[in-house]
Amino acid sequence: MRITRSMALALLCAAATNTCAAAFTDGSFESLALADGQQRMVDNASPKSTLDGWTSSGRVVVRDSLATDPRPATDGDNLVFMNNGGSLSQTFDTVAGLVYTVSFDYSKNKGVASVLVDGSVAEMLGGGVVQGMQAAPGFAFVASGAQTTLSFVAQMAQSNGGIGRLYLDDVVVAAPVPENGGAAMLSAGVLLLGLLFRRRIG
Ligand SMILES: [Ca+2]
Repeated sequence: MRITRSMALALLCAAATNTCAAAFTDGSFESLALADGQQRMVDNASPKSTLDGWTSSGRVVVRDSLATDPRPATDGDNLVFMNNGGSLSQTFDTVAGLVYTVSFDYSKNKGVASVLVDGSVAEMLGGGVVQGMQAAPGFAFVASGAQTTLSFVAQMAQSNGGIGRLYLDDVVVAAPVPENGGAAMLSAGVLLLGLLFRRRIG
């Protein structure tokens, strides 16, 4: 098994405890083991065609990509591609009011795709063709509750003067960094000194 960035992040989260106890999982789409070059529709039904943490709708395919693919996986072996209204969603634990960042690698041909947080569009992947896999601009969101749902939706038609597809890999939801205890104590100390100083000159 190859250690991926997502797996490393999961280990870090486990060590950091409370901020990501039920963390976002399998952003690299590696939980479905496939042979080199094999691909399979994700249908939520059979254990052989599900991805840990994710719920799919419509046409979503997971592929164990080859290095020779025009759009190969950027983390681990697998990536997903989707079209025809296909979507992938994951609901994970968050802390209301805290800021999370989302990053991912993508590629697409014709058509528009969108990334949603709790049903609201957070990033549009529109316009032209993106050749090869590249890092998306990404975005940050403020969690509004104890759980947040992140969704990728590929509105492009399967056949529209070519195959419209959104390709995805290495989706990372970065949990907020817990406040540094040392920095918090330093701020408290500075505040206390300020109060003492004001009292002296007052
Ligand atoms: Ca991957």
